[in-house]
Amino acid sequence: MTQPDLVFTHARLLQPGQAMDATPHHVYCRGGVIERVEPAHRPVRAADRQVDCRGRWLTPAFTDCHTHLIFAGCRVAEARARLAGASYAEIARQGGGIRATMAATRAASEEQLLQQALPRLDALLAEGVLCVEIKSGYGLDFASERRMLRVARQLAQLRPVHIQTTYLAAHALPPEFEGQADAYLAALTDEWLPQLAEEGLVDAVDIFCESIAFSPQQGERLWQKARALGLGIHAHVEQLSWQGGAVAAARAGAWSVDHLEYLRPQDCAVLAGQGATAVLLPAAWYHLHEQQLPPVAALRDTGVPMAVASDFNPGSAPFASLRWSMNLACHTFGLSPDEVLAGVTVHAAAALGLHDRGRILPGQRADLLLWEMDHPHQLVLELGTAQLTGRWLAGQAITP
Ligand code: DI6
Ligand code: FE
Repeated sequence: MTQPDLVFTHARLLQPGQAMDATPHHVYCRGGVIERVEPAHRPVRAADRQVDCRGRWLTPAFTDCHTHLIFAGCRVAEARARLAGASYAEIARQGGGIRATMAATRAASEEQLLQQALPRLDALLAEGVLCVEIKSGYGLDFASERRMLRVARQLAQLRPVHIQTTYLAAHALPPEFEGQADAYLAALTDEWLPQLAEEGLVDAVDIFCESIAFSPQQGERLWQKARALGLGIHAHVEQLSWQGGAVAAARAGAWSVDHLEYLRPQDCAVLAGQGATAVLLPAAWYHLHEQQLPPVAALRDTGVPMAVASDFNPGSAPFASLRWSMNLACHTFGLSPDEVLAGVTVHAAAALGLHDRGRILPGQRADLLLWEMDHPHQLVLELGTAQLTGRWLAGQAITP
């Protein structure tokens, strides 16, 4: 047998979804994949590289499975208007919101979008995120959506990270299609998407199903096309009101249904049956001063996998931090720290259709983090206490 090319010795392991176990282990990897996990009382076998963890905690790398981190412009004026009493929907109806960011994003060059996105991505990576989903959706025309997706692909070349792209042209109606939502849906689905997919720019599609955006019925056309092209499906659903989008998207084969504050408890069985992951985004709920809480107990009881993501975007969640969302998921949505840790590892990966990461088990990618901390719950319940002392992407050490 060929010898492993990497071994982590005497590491305490965070195994998402399993009872916490602080006994040390050795983790052997080869070719960027975990090969074997053994209790540390066994002798250490030879490997090309050895990392002596000395009882530190090894965890799967985090996945941020819902971000809009490519955009231009700044919306603090809107945040101030909301502090003074205006609602997100009112601001959107008056031409602010997504359309304001669209105008700034259309005016930005590819290079400008890239340079603005890099520090935001770096902020996530510094927290231990090594897999990031990035949506388009601030271009709302073919050329600008394409520019955003190209920037997302370039980010993956410039940083040690796995990036998955999502085409979200169905985010808002651009001004040139005012009053013609169906014509816009037809263009973005039948004309733009096949070309962008052909260029290899799209991994999945998304749509904002909301009273101020599109209906689940309008989503059907996009979802059908996505399936035909072999793309994944995400959907922004039941964020500000119940529209029935979660059940419709799950039935259409969605990997994930996201937001879900207004999801009805009786909808959860459908999500469970369809195998869709529920992506919870507490930072948006918090920043918009929402009151309605997602039906976490019903999701839990029906066994719907729950992921937690940042939703990082300039309007509803201007926070380039997954850790902040992890904390909020406990304190506002009532998830347990263990649920949150599974929600940013194994379930976040599943929300992206990825089943090869998020656990420290043979066959899983060696996307790993090494932490100096007393207990993994510090990653959820505290900020600035756990020290990230090492990161490996597919078994390759990332230098700080
Ligand atoms: N829901 C959200 O929270 C973000 N998009 C969406 O569909 C907000 C995007 C923005 O306000 O720019
Ligand atoms: Fe979002």
